[in-house]
Amino acid sequence: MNALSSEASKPAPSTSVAGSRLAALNAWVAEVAGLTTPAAVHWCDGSDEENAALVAQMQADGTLLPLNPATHPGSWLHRSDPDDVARVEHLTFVCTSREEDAGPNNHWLAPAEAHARMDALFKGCMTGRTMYVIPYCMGPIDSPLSRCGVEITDSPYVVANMRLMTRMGAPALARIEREGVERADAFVKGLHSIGELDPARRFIMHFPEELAIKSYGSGYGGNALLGKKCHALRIASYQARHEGWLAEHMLIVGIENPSGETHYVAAAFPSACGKTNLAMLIPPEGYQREGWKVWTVGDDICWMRPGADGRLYAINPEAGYFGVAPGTSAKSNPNALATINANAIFTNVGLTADNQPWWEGLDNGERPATDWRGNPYDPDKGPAAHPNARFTVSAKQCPSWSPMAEDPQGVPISAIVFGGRRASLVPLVFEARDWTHGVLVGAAMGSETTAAATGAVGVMRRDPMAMKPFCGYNFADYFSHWLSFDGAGAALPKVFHVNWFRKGDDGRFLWPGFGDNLRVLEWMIGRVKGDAGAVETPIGHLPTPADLNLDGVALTDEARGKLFGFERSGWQAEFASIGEYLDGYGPRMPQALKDEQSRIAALLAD
Ligand code: O2Y
Ligand code: MN
Repeated sequence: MNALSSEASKPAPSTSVAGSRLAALNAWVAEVAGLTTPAAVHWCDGSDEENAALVAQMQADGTLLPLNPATHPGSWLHRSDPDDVARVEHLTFVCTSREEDAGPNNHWLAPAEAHARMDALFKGCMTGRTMYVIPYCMGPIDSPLSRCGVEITDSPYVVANMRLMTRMGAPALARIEREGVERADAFVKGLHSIGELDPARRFIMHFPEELAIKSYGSGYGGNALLGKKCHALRIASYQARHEGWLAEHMLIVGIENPSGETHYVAAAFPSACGKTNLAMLIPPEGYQREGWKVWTVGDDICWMRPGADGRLYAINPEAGYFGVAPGTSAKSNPNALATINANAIFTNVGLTADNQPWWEGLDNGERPATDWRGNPYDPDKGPAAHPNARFTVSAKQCPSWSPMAEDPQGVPISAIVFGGRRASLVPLVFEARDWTHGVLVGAAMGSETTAAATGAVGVMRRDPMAMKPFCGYNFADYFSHWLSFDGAGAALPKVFHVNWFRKGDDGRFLWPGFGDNLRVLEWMIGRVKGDAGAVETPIGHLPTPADLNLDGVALTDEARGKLFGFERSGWQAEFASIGEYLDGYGPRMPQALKDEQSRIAALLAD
């Protein structure tokens, strides 16, 4: 049944709607339709025609507003409900049979109670609405590392976004049907409804043991595009633990040197800390002249598994970017700007008088006329764009997009980078001594919070591997899983920590960042190849300023001291705090990690 053409007059669908050759999928769709009682059911095929019909429907009902076709062809503005503008961590649950399996890092509910609570919300919630069935594949359609899902939603905006963010429609359904004949776990079941968009009736529930997600009451980003944070991180991290791989909150970037050799780097930074900027970095002029190139494989999520040679091979499970608009500019990320000048959906940005999207930091000489709520812009009433305003766009439009993003085998990872926003103490870069130390560096990550989630901004919190909001099981077990990769035959990446956000006494950033971050990546690749220098300290190997190519970078003495220095007393306090943090996970915390913390704390005390 196709619900897009004659929406209003559709009779209620029967509960035996057939749309797939896979009986288990049909049965689940019918069960959901029975619960939610939609006016119609539409199985998405992902075609251009389907998308055009959906977009026309959303334009007609005001869900999408056309942007200036001369400056932003094929692009749209969506304004979300003003109370629905970010992920809601306090309403996000991991529902495992045993509470300790979800861990202190997650909110937990017993599965039966969570299902009952959610099903009460879903009951009849799609009456008068169309229910869309979205088959999708996370990762290249023919990759053994990819995994599929089906999202059922009553939001056409979600359908349009899932089409940009995943491989969605007929090819995904074909893979699900093929795999579903042999495996009960061929697809993750994601059920979503915007409900009434009432924050008091909003929950995002994960059932990792059932490979299922239920999300109600939000139409925004990670709460609603279930392939992204819910599937590709929370459910996939749980699945990865059982299947021997890693699902991580990491960008993947390829660095090609003038000899044509490319090293792939995976980097984990907390939400809104510049992953998209690093993934799309433009080399400084001197590097460009020498022939350095940067290739974007992914900007947010990375799935990795050991290959036959013991190296970790990574795919980006996503097909698009859901990037933060504010702060994206010709200085911070020219590639992102080029990516979004056509065929993009903008959510909660401001508008210029001639309907161009606008946000704080865009710096393109234009001025906003309308704010993200649709009111005339008044600087006294807040920013023109919401701080978590987003763009959704196909990854292939990025000038630095790597064709290797389509490689079914993935790319070999040479270095893993952890990082956070730390105004003090943490130097620009250091290298972990070995894998165990690297896991501790990731586990101890701290960062000042941003607007990507609701709650206070600028508060320092521990965010291990940038997975605090996204790990689908107990962090203590997650650290054990990470440690387990260091077995016989492993040829693991080197692990590094970076801090682009160190500030001076005057409160200003000490490192120029953006394109100049390539200087740090070059040093890392030099360490991987064994031809870059460093000094050994208790916290790891630090470069001296002479070990990096700083040609053309003006750094004050204060900057050199703080970016390349090691502050023993501050690190003593930091390690005491890390020890307390690890202890908070109780006896499940792996002894090897506690030993590593003690080893470094002892070195610091000397
Ligand atoms: O999902 C949202 O509403 C914003 S959060 C987000 C979006 C894209 C990529 N990463 C994140 C994140 O919070 O890490
Ligand atoms: Mn993210």
